[in-house]
Amino acid sequence: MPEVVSYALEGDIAVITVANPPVNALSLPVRQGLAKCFERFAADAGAKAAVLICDGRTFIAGADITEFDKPIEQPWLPVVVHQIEDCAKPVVAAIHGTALGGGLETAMACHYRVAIASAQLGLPEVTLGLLPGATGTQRLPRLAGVQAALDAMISGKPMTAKGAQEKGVVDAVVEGDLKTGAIAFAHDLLKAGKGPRKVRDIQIDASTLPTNFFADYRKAIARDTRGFFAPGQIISCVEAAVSLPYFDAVARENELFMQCMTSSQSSAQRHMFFAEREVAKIPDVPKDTPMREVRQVAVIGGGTMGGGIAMNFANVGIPVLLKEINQEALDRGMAIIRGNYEGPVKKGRMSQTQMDQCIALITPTLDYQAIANADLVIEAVFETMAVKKEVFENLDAVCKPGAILASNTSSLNVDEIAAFTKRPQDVIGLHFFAPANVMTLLEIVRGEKTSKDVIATCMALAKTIRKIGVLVKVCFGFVGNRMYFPYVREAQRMVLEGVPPERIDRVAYDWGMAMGPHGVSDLSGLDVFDKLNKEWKEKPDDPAYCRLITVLVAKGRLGQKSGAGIYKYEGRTPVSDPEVLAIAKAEAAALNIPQLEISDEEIIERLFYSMINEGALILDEGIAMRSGDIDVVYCCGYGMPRHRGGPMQYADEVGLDKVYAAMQKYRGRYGDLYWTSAPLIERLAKSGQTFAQWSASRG
Ligand code: T1G
Repeated sequence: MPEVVSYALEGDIAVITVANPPVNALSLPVRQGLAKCFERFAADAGAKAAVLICDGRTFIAGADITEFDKPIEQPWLPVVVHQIEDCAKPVVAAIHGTALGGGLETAMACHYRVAIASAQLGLPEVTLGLLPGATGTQRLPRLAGVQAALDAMISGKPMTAKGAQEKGVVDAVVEGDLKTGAIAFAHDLLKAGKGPRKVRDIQIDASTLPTNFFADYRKAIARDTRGFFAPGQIISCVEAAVSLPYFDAVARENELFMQCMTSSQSSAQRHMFFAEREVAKIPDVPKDTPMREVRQVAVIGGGTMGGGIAMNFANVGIPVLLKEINQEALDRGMAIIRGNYEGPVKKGRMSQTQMDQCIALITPTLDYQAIANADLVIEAVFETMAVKKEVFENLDAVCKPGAILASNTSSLNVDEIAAFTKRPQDVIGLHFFAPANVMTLLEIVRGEKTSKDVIATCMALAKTIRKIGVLVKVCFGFVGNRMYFPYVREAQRMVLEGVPPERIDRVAYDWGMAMGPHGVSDLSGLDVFDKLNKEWKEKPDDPAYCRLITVLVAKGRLGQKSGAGIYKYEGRTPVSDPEVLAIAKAEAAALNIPQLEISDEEIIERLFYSMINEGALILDEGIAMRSGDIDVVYCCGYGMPRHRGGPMQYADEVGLDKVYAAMQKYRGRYGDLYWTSAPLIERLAKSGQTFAQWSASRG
């Protein structure tokens, strides 16, 4: 087994190299290797200084996240970083790739840091529900200042090498070979008589902070981090850095870190980290499946979705043809795209040149013949089978052999669409989420006949266009929407039972959803939902099913776009509307629906357990491969907070026995139609297994 940390003397410089692919994570062997090599360095009279460097594509990218669910073995990282810092001879960290989390903490325990220009440095622990637990909360404020350190740790966003140098985190950005540059830097230190420089000796002058700085910082992030545990912990660590002696503050950091690590939120976020990577693993489509080259894309339909879809490809340099049925629609489509780019340009997130380059990659056309050579065609036209039929018959007639023909349908049967062509093996669903140029989720819908190379190509393409592709099978609504239907159904039913929509939305928002169900319904358009219900062949035989939406649509109340829906709108601000409550009351009376006193806990149970039950049915039917895949769909496409880990992780956290018992309770009140538990929930509740364990056991 090759050494994960090696020691070599190059002249009078000890070069300590970590080689633990794929990202040089600080696993136990790496920590042990570092301790051993730095002991050797301390004892090696021939070594006047040391360079810490990594093999492979990156400097240490953090602690080994797989270790967090096991007892962490000594030496813990804080012990190793202090051993490095206490060396009597200077240590230089040589950084490339992504020095993240424990990696940056290790680099900050070194006395100096050099990096190549492309390197990135950050403390993203918050994205795992953690905090930098190996003195990072103590060192970054000393190097970069309190405000910049807090911003970096609360956002979790990395700094560029240049940015880190400007903040004092990196001492030099080296040109050419990193190791050569780092050794030269070490020699310069020695020539200048510079010895170890301990970050922990830097004093933070608390008097430079505005009064109430930390209280104000907490207030400033409160809304965006509502219900999220780790950010507040990070602020407390930095408060300790400012007010306590270093080692007392380190002890405080460790205490707060352990509280994070053992929290259900961190467990959920670590679950999401791996689930987002697991989605790319498809048992019957191996990693070496050949892929088709995609050099030219065409999008059919230049509406809001089509325009957004086209942007995804232009943004990564892939030329796109945008086809519409007439010049007016085409001009409107191009105007939508231009408008979508102008926002980020105005905010400075994109340069005018970049915008112009992207737009130049999008070629409008009215002619099907123009797309004959496209490698991938994505249809984003009206959501009716009749229109899909016309488009796919045209595509079948015009497109070259081997072109991938994709539908952006959000619910229609991809197998039926494939049957409009003579090449069903080339047909797939690529379900983007609005706004298509922003949302990271892409539901990739494999038809019965979709070929494996088409699947492999689309899964890889998702990563190319910076999306998370989740492979699902065909059913009405696929995974995300199919689970969203019961969520809305219960939200609607509770309004008929007398719960004001704004209360339901507040409870869901406080639970962590980006927006409550009624706000989302108004945003998407009540007519969209009503049309779906009308087209749904297996719609529940229940006159109360989303009755309020049907009545509101009939009254022309379509949601935000018509100025009124479930709420009235003053601009985009939703305002409770007594007229809607009256309509709900009248409809409830007509349907003999009793008015109920419903607790917040019941609101949560009925919203999310109905969704979870549908998810369990989806797993049982094989529409989704793993419970983690469903969690990725919900955290990347439906505004569910990562610190909940997705609906299935939440169910595992609550306990499937409790979910099952609650469902039985509602089944007693409402009958079998909606509250019959999925067989999988019943099985797991009785066996004590979780969805995650069940998914893992299926390989
Ligand atoms: N631990 C274990 N495995 C990891 C890992 C990690 N830190 N980072 C990546 N992997 C695996 C990943 O699961 C995948 O495995 C493979 O490496 C490639 O990853 C004490 C507590 C570095 C930017 O949060 O952000 O330090 O799927 O597909 O797109 O204070 O990985 O191939 O089997 O993501 O090129 C803090 C997490 C940890 C960084 C590379 N560090 N990693 O992205 O490759 S907590 C992080 C990333 C900590 C200390 C605290 C990215 C990357 P597989 P990948 P990539």
